[in-house]
Amino acid sequence: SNSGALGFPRMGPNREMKFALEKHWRGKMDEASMLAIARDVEQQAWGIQMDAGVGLISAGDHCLYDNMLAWTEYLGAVPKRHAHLAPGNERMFAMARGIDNAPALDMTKFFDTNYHYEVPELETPVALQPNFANYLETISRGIAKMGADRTAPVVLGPVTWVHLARHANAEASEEATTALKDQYLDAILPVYAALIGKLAAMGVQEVQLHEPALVMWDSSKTLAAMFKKAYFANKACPMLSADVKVNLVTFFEDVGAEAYQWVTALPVSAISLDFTRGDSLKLVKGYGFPKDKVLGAGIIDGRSPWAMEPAKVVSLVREVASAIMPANPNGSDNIRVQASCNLQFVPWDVTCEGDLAEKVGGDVLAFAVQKVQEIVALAEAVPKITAGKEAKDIFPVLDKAWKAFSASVTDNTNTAKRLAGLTEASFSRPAPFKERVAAQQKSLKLPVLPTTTIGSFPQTAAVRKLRREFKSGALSAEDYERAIDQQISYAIGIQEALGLDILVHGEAERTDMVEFFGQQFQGFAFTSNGWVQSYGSRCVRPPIIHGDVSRPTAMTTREFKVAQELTLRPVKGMLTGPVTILNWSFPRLDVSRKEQAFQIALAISDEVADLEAAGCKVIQVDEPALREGLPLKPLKKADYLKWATDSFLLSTAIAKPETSIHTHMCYCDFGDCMEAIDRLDADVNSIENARSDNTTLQSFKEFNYKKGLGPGLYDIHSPVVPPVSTLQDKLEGFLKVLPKEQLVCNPDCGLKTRTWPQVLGALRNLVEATRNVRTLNGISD
Ligand code: THG
Ligand code: ZN
Repeated sequence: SNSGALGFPRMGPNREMKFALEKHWRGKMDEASMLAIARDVEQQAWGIQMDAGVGLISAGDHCLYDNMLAWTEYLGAVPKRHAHLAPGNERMFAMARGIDNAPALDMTKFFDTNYHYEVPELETPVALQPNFANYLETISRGIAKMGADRTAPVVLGPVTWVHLARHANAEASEEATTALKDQYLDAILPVYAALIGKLAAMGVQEVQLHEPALVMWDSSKTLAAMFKKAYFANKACPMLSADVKVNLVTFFEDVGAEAYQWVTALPVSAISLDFTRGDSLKLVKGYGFPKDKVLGAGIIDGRSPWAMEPAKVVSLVREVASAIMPANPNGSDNIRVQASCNLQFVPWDVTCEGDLAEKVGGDVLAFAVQKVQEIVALAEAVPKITAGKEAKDIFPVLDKAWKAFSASVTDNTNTAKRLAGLTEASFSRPAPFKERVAAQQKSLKLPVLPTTTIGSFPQTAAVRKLRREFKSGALSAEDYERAIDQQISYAIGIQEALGLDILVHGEAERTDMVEFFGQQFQGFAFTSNGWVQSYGSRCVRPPIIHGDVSRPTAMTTREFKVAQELTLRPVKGMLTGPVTILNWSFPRLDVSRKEQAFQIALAISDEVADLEAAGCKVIQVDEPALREGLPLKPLKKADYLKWATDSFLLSTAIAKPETSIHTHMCYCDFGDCMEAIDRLDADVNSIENARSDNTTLQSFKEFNYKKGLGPGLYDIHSPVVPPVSTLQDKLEGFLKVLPKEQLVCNPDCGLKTRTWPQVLGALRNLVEATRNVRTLNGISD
């Protein structure tokens, strides 16, 4: 059928890859056995897509850690510190995880997803050692299984690879970075041309060249120049002149008018556009589509767990077909139905989920296995659609299911009423920052340079066992609470002994933060096996928002009270912010993301009020994912940042002036959204800073940020205990940038991934370093 797939989840139906990799890294499984499992997962993915009847199936998308990293390894663009290792999987793992004296590559979010890629480091002089043996082997396996006609090798585009890379020298100027990227592009283009030639020689009919960076086109003239160089340098672009068709694949947004006109003129045989995000339809309508090319129509949403909505997809196919008809009367023959992107962003199979459909209110979910079936069903329906047949007659079962779902959506009139009743005051704290700080100082009596932590303490095997036993029923609710309370009193005792100023209860009762809150919200559903890769072997299970959100009862006050009763020092209440909860969940489709964020914000504000009523004087509302939700198109950013910050304000404005509102952010650079961070109006913001050479801190300085700031004093991702002198130097460095009254002393993120000995060592040193600095600066404790 005229259908295609752009990639399948790679963890396996039951996270087989996760367990194999982790066992291998622990030295408990040899490489061959681990690879046998990888091969099996790859075969399963292909088998599922073949059985579904997908026409062109991707090969080479399966990788052991991360696709960007795999290409860094294939290209041999390895940092000097790893270059002594033999090429192959072990060197790749060394880049991802670090080895002695050779730390890992940095990882960062892939476009606007919750998936992290390994950031390539560009060094001078450019030294590549390309080695595509592993890649070509996977393509051979694909051909053996599916036949050369059906196997579409995925090639990570050269411009996207360079665009997502960074200069190895963090201090390098923008000009130097651009120049080095250009050198790398020059160096890799012949490598790509040779590779595509090899693929042609293997007999494949079409290569998928993934260039998602194309959707960023107008954000950077440099990027456009790189595309022009890579694809149009000579009249016969070496990459495009091999004896094989090329499908140029873009996703996550439309490519914009300028890039659209450029890309449709390229000598490629297919162009894939995302019709689920941005407005690709407008481009096709406005500029037509060349009749000699196939349109890879990304209509099945590869980032959503919801089934296709017949009315929507049918009308989309109809419009796309009629838009390309004028140039090509048989235009619909040139439409190839595809997923909008690699299916790695959705879980494997929804049929293992028991009563999930009932919970969300209908049979309207589709994970990867179901999505490939949808791709084929929609592709087969194209002639009926262009002949005018209606959606409800083409997909009667799904149409009924969606109608039943719509009828079942919880009409939480209270939430609707509350949203309707919001006023300006609902979005602003009751007093300006200066007044609040004075009131908070009076009530909290903290020393200058107060010390604190971000919230979580080690999630030990014992803690995880407790939660497991409670979940399975082996432990009664009463016994479970008592055990959690013991963890809390241990955490409080330790923090008092260490001499920290603002304490936390340690979060022993919580797994993933989004899971913890989502499970207590109405309108959220949870999967039991709906894992999505986050990075490497790590996965998350994003909850599915299916109805109006509300919070029936208090979620965190019990544990707060237990902790606060044990100490005279303030205990921070710990909450996750509405934007992060939304960005790490699968949103519903019938209501805007903004409205969903506001609904969650109302639920969080209820919790803020309850914590205050329970005597909590410091409440932290974390927003680590605020930045990642930022739209890819510059024009859309302001609107997102407005409603995102409004959501945070809506959840915190309810707090009294004397209540100190903290927030925490991590995982990315915030330099480009300082205004938004300031607008959050948090009294203290603790922010990841330890790894990025104080660039984050500099952004705050340059912005003239006036509110409390806790730049991370050390990187919690490392097991190494930072010595007092290092921490002291770091803090003295901060004091050269910001006044002492503004600074808070803390690690750069939560401590749940560390062991207790590491935490004790690091925090003891952090407190000692802070005391030394206080003394040296004439500040009393
Ligand atoms: N929660 C959610 N998304 C996130 C994070 C989070 N995205 C960004 C960042 N944090 C990703 N970091 C991690 C870190 C650890 C794990 C997953 C994402 C992890 N997962 C367990 C695993 O794969 O073994 C599964 C956890 C479980 O058993 O519940 O360790 O914090 N939503
Ligand atoms: Zn963090």
